[in-house]
Amino acid sequence: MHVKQILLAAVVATVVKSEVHNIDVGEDGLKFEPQVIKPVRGDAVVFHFYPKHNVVSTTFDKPCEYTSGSFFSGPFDKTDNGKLRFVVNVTNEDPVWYYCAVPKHCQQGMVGAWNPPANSTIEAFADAAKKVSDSTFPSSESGGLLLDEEQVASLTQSGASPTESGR
Ligand SMILES: *[C@@H]1O[C@H](CO)[C@@H](O)[C@H](O)[C@H]1NC(C)=O
Ligand SMILES: *[C@@H]1O[C@H](CO)[C@@H](O)[C@H](O)[C@H]1NC(C)=O
Ligand SMILES: [Cu+2]
Repeated sequence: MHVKQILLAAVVATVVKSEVHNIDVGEDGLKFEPQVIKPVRGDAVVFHFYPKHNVVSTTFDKPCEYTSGSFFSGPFDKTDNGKLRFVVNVTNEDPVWYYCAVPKHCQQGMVGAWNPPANSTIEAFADAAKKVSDSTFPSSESGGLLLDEEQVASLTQSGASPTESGR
């Protein structure tokens, strides 16, 4: 690389802002919308809940079952009827897989991912989920914060540029 290109790359890198990724959880049936996102380190993911869904993260190999280090929004009842959003900070670009732990929702395709690698697709994860008998979830929320709309807005004003999902 030429010195000029290196300088340009450095400028571009410092201009890139953290983004907020909004995901609707069960607004329109048993799904996360969008189902797949590609956040980078420093971004935030904001889950908006509709009755009576939730979100739990896991690994590709354990669809519908929480694993150590999973994030969990808590059950829907904890969200003040959807007014509180669950905000998870993105700390690296590793794949993250998640599902709704309401009985049978994960098995019926209520799954999503961020940064899925080319050889483990969301379709493969959803297929594996169909074969899991029971969904599990941790005993209390973890790995993120339940924030109201104002708190989410102030989060986006402090450096992040929101990508509003049309509402
Ligand atoms: C996918 O690819 C990665 C790296 O290329 C490899 O480590 C991993 O084992 C592969 N996973 C599967 C399910 O084939
Ligand atoms: C996420 O980042 C924000 C802003 O840096 C911080 O206030 C918040 O505590 C972090 N959330 C978690 C769950 O660590
Ligand atoms: Cu659900």
